[in-house]
Amino acid sequence: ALHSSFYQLDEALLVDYVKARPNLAQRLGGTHTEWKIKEVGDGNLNLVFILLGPKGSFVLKQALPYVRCVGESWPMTIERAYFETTVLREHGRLAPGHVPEVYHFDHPMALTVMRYLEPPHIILRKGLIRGTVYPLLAQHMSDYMASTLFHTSLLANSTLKHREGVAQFSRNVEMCRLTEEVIFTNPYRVAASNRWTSPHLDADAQSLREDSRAKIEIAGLKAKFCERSQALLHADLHTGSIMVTQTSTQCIDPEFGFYGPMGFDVGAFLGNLALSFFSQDGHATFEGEREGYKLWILKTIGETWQLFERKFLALWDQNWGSGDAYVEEVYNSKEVRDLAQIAYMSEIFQDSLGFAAAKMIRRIVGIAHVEDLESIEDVEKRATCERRALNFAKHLLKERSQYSDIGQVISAIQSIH
Ligand code: ADP
Ligand code: SR1
Ligand code: MG
Ligand code: MG
Ligand code: MG
Repeated sequence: ALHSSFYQLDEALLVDYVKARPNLAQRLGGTHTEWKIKEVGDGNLNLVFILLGPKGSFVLKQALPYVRCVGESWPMTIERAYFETTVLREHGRLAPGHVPEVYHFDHPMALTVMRYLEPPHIILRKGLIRGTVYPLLAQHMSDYMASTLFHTSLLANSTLKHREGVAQFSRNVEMCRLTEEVIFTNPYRVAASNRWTSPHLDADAQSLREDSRAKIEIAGLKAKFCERSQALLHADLHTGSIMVTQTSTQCIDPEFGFYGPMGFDVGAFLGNLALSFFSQDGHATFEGEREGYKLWILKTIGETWQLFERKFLALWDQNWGSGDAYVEEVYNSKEVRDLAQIAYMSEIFQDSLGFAAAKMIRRIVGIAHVEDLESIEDVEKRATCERRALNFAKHLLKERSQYSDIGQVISAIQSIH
């Protein structure tokens, strides 16, 4: 059976595992007594170890047969490690500067060995909480998203190749079903795992559960998520899945990867930047301290979308006819190509806004919250930040069809009080 040779690693078992594999041992160098090992997993699902040796280093990530932050009561397939590794390799090929290199994959052990993103790399979410500016973030994230999404879509590939990819990743169904439940379902009903800052947000959570228009919109987005096999997504592209320095941006943790709507990735990133924006007042130590920083976050939201659109269209212009979606002989004039591109980008834009809203909402009233808001110690302040974020997200979910450019969205964020 596939899982027969799986066992969960601890530090001692890990040393034996590496000692038995010369390729890994040689990467660290020296002997095992000189290796430093630390479990650093702070995510919701998996074990992550850092290994440092005299010569080199790596990160070893192992999937567990359950959801780590919930426990063994929520079983989860360890096959997610296979999908994560497959996306890391595919996205790494398409955006080599923005994905850590995979050194080793052990399928039965559900274990991936990859480049250690050494300090000063930190999780972007933590950098945003500190108020650190990353001048290349919009540039790098738009590169990553434009390249990975364009090149895994029917704009670049044949329907034959595309269907093979869709079939392969359709087996990542347990991970998709987790997302369906925690993002598109539970925040809109009474669920034992839901939580929010209580009693402050009790009425806000209840009004969401009674909001028929929000329910109709989230149903449409859930259908899109399940039905629109547009490109090979990262599918968990929040600011906790990105590691950064002033000059480097690296996307990690694509274990939810599948063929879905492009806006699910773009919206995850933009929605999590918006969450960070709304959390900033809770981190200010004096009035106005984070105002400049908030403007940088808004600028990053705007530039990310604009650069993404520009780069995506540039790839499309350079590759007309490579994919089966828009056959050259049919789309044979500038007029029809311009129309095709406008329609395509406007679908991605609308989807991105919808998924951004859905992802903000689930982080405030659902099972998994974000450190940006959770780390605000003053509960009154935190509730105020959360309510603003929730109000903006509800508005965006329901009214997003009124928005046709990112500048209008930024103005709407600024008008929430
Ligand atoms: P999970 O799937 O459980 O969320 P992640 O892949 O997000 O696991 O990893 C959890 C944490 O481990 C990250 O937040 C980061 O701090 C650390 N980490 C993961 N991969 C690397 C890496 N390649 N280099 C350095 N740190 C990493
Ligand atoms: C049980 S929900 C856990 C969440 O953490 C992961 O990173 C995904 O975002 C998932 O929805
Ligand atoms: Mg993670
Ligand atoms: Mg993960
Ligand atoms: Mg999210």
